[in-house]
Order: sequence, then C-alpha cells, then structure tokens
Amino acid sequence: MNTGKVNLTHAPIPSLGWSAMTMNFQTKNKAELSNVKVGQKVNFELIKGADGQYLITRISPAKS
Ligand SMILES: [Cu+2]
Repeated sequence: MNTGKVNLTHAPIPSLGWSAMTMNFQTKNKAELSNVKVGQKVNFELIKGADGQYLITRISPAKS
C-alpha cells in the first residue's frame, strides 16, 4: 500500500543545519512515489509544513 511515506538517505543540507542521514518523509503527492524504486537515487524538494514536519513536494529519479 502506498501510504505516501518514503525513507531516504540524504546528503548534508547546510541550509537546514542537517548532516547526512536516513530519515522518513511524508510526500505531498504520493502518486509520485510510483515513479521511483527502492534503492534508487532520487532528486527531491521539501518544505516545512504548518505542523513543523518536512514534506516532500517533488521526488523523481535522479538523472545519471
Ligand atoms: Cu534528515
């Protein structure tokens, strides 16, 4: 079942003060998850939602 949640490993994000880590995110448009596969490198964008949780607004396979 596609719950819209994704677990991903990201590089450091200095603008957020984040080091590299693996974490769970909710996606805004869960249908986009059908475009990516487990273990695949992806590009993504995120925003901080009103509830303080980060939300992925766009996710797609990374171009190699
Ligand atoms: Cu993180």
